[in-house]
Amino acid sequence: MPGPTADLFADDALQQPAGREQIGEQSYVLRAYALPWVERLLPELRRVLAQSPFRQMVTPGGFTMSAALSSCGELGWTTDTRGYRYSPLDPRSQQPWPALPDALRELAVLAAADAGFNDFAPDACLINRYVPGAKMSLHQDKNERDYSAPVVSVSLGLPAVFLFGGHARSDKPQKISLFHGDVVVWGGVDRLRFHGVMPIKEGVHPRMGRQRINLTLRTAG
Ligand SMILES: O=C(O)CCC(=O)C(=O)O
Repeated sequence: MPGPTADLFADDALQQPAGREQIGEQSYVLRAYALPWVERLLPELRRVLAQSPFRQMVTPGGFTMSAALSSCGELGWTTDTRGYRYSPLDPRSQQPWPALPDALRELAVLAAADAGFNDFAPDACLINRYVPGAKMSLHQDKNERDYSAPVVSVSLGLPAVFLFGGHARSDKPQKISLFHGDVVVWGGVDRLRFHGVMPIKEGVHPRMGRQRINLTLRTAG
């Protein structure tokens, strides 16, 4: 059985060159789009996480999510047994979430424009940390006040298989491999499509280590 290193190289060999792949009527994967931003993003991300560290949240149904979460921006997405919601305060510290880093905002605004969504004004960035085995079940992003803005999702670290479904949970999802630096944008008629992430395979990413970090920017308020 191949070890983590062999898995990593097998996955890297599949990495697509920079370019735009259409995955829905108004949805795109922008391959390698974030790579030029990574060295600006990582110190900013470290600052955010020093203030609002990753934590494991519980769903309204009482399940502990396998991905660990944090947020930055004016609003942060949280879940507990009382429900899903956006909050201006980090429930752990009762302080405002860390500000959205400039580099992240610039990256998200440009990516949204390249996918056909001008004037994207994100006010929330959910930060998901997946270690091998962690996943995200199929869901819709529905806690935002207005669905006219797209979702911009940046992948860093270990590869993932992104599930991009339809408007019904039962619709068979496309399976899309995402790699370090890829950005997915979905909006317009695709804004409420179900999506999720399959369990992350074991591996060690040369820059990010044994984890995948996903930054999902939205206009929530
Ligand atoms: O990790 C990802 O690629 C997707 C994250 C996601 O679905 C979400 O935050 O709603």
